[in-house]
Amino acid sequence: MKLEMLVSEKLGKAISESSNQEIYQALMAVVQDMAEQKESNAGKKKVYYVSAEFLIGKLLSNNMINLGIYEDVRKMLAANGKDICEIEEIEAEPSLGNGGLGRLAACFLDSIATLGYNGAGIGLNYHLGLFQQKFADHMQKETKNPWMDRSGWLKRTDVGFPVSFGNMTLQSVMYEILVTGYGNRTNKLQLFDIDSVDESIVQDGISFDKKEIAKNLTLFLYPDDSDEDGRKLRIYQQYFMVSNGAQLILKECEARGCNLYDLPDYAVIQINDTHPTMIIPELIRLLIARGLSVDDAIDVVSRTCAYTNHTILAEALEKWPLHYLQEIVPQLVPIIEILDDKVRRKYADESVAVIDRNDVVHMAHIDIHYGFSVNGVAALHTQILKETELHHFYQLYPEKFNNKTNGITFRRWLFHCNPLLADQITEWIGDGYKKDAAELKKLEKFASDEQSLQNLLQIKKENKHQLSEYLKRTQGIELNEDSVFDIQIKRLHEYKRQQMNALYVIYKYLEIKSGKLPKTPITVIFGAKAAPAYVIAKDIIHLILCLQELVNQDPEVSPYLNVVMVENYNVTLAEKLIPACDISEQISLASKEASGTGNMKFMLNGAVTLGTEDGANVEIHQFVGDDNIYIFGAKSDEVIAHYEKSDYRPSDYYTKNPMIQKAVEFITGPQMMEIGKKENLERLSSELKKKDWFMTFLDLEDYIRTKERALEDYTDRKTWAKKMLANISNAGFFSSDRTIREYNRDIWKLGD
Ligand code: H2P
Repeated sequence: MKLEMLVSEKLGKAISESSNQEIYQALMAVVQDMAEQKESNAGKKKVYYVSAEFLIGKLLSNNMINLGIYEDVRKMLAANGKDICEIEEIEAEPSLGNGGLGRLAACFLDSIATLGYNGAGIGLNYHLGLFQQKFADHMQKETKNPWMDRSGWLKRTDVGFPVSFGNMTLQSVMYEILVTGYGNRTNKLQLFDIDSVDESIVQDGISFDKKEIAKNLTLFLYPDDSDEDGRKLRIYQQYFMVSNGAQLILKECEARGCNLYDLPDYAVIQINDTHPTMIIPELIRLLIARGLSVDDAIDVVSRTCAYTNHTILAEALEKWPLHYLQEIVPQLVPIIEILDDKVRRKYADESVAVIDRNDVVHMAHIDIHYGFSVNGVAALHTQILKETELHHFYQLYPEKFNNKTNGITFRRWLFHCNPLLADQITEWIGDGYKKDAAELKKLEKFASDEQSLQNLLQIKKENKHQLSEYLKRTQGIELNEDSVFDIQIKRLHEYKRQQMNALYVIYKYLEIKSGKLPKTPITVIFGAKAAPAYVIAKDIIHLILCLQELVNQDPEVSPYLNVVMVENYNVTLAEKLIPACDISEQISLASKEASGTGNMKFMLNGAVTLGTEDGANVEIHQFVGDDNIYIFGAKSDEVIAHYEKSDYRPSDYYTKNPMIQKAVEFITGPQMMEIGKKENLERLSSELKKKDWFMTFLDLEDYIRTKERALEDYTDRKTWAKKMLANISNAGFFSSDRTIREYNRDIWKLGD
């Protein structure tokens, strides 16, 4: 009743007489009020999670869940003839992230608030987001994604700072999004921006003049960096983010009584990959300007900053030519030179230098020398950092290295996205698991209960139906609800090997054509955006879209096999796809996927993983045991040995294995050429045959064999349901609440 009054008050009329748009606005206002009441600054020390990405997803429903009003609102709306799902659809998803890195940051903010820690996210407010993906002529086309007008959660503040570059000074303005925890305090995501950004300079998809910094600075996340202007724009963005962050942190800490020398007692800064690395020299610079000696400033900052490494791929370990920094942020260069000099005096090893012989600045090296903690994001990843990728650093600073296996917030990835399953779990084991995810273990006892297993299968069936309705309505896609849903959704990258899954589709297509029909039909579902300048990734999308047409249009094949590539894959789609999934594709080349978090979301929702021994798959495997996961492919040591010896030749596999040859030749065969573009298909095929940098052929045979085994096992519904249950009951470890407790215990030490 009280809620209804609050909402009607905001509406100024009865709910039943209001439009969904009006109700969305009113609910948002009510939620903001309630969240604000829980705002807190309590806690002397505060964690600042600085990240280029925060892939937060839609906020209304999750905030209502965290405030404990979701069910009441749902019922209240229903009583007034309104459907909460339709209202949810009005909200635009903020486009502030790209993939797992940004989604992890969002899960962490939720857990930090839920656990009652004093913390904030610091990032940028990208007006047009990453980009919106459209498919035309079987190709990805990028368009701008103006999400801000249709969201409404951003609040402008009167906080702002001057940020100086080599050629100009820009005045920032800070926006905030409230992050309210599950039954706990409200923290903030603080996003910086400038008023002079001009969305009208964007033409023709997402192209714009990269030199007009005052107009383009916060237009896009990850602007194309294939040319020099693009790379420089990224430095402008990064410095703008961290200079604002550093000024805000010092201002807040001083207000809480910090005398700057004791900064580590007031703040800990988690540097999320290398994009925010410049916060280290920037803070040092600001402390020197406030009167600290160079050595004191370096010492204070080194005890305040901690670094998380999210990938071993060289492309993500940023290196900036010193002359770019000289041009854009000249004030940082003397500091970076001092940092380099100190390292050189201590360590003769050139490979750990901050500025290398070619005058290139290695950002991760700054983080490791001048941060007090270096963590990887899954056990295997941290081990690879210690033993291989960052081995020299590990020898210098063994005490800095630690592992923090990633996690996901169960509020979004179970309670909200899969209410049927969440309610069933509550019926079985009570709702203790909502606060303590380890309690999911109690589900194990239902493995021998036929009816419970039936219920699980029924929930999956219903979720498949809901997904099917949603995709039909929003994208015009028809799904066969009686098929196995085999899903690979993640950023498009050759190391994640969507191309291997596409080769499976070709294999299966040819099998069906030759009369070998699967017992249960299969739907292979993809969702992925490719970076606009990543040519081969876009060719892989082209291949998948061509296969989609070929397979789905072939009346001999389509009753047994379908291919679906959802357009503009995002958090909202993930929330619909994951609960409906049977087989979770986690097929990266071992050693390359630092952790993965989609794997955890699927597991929690009762999908069974088909994956390599990579990232957090290794830990999932340990938890569920051999019977409840499908593991295939080369192990990480074998892969690393191939790279070290440079002895992997795709032709060795291609020429000797007729199955591989047939599948690869199909890419450029007449059927595909008729649908697709010669240039793209030929480029991809030749890339695979000549380079195959991520060793698709090495694992392809084992992948196909193992996938076939999984599909065969699927037909024994009872045994499959047991596998589903084993996955759900072992998912507790992968709660981001566990991860954040570990960050706090080992790194942040925030106290109560
Ligand atoms: C990255 C890694 C993932 C990891 C995630 C969060 C960069 O995400 O590759 O393995 O789980 O960070 O730590 P992504 O590829 O999804 O953009």
